[in-house]
Amino acid sequence: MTSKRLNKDFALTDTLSFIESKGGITIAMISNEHASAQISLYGAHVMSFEPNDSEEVLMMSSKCVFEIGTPLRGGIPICFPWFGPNKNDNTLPMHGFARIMNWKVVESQQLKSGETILKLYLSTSPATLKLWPYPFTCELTFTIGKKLNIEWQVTNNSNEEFEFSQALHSYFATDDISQINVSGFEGAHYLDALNQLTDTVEKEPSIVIDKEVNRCYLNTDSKCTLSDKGMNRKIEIIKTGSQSTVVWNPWIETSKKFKDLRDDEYNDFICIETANVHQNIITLTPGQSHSMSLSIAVLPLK
Ligand code: TA6
Repeated sequence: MTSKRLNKDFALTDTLSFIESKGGITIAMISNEHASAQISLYGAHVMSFEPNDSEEVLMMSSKCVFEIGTPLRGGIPICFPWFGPNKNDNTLPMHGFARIMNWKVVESQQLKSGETILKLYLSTSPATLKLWPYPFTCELTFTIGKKLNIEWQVTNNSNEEFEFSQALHSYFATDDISQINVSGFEGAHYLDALNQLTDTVEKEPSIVIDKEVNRCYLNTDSKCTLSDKGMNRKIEIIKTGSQSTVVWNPWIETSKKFKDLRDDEYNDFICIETANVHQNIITLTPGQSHSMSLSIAVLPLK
């Protein structure tokens, strides 16, 4: 649908409009009494969330490629129906296809509370069936207010059971990676992707990042808190329907391998991903749905 048509059907006076951006990508621009946000319909990808009383919450890479077929680097990529490389065929798109498809707008709404709702939809098409043989529906509901809430419902529309993994692969902006810590994992088990997925127990009440980190914390729905001294703020990440949290920072050497990241950009973000991966993958019987939600709130550090 063209942005002209989207504006006719879904724009909200003074709050929501759609623009054509680089690479033919359409972006929903939201601005209300609480916050502003940008959500790309390509990938249903939140590119920016900025509460009116805070700085930008998400990091978008300065070298992000805006091109249909290439995932956007930064913000909140949607990983579905698999996470990482496909288990059976590693020529299929990394982290699934949802982040490289155009999603449909199905609803927009301005609430009396001042929050704005945008609902996006992705379902079976010849393109998805080529990559994954199951009929499905994904509905993502974004609520932009003082907090950013994302509710993601996946439904099995096929006649057989299917399994999927998923992640809201969130890139949180940091002032200086060496000045942050993340709490909420003490006692949880994680698979260390940098050490053959070794099962390890987290002993620390909060983790600091001083080297490459790539961990899948499992069987945990705990709140995580990102404390950032440089930005004098904390970000609270609260989730439901998610049993995994992935923590990733590529650090110096691995950053250099990403063409769409500046060499020193590892310093500017930490990925804390609300997910269901590995042992926590979801199985849906025909007609069944699963909901996962994420709420992101910014608070002063003290
Ligand atoms: O979530 C961590 C991770 O799976 C890493 O292994 C990593 O390379 C990354 O996500 C980024 O993946 P991408 O396909 O976006 O380059």
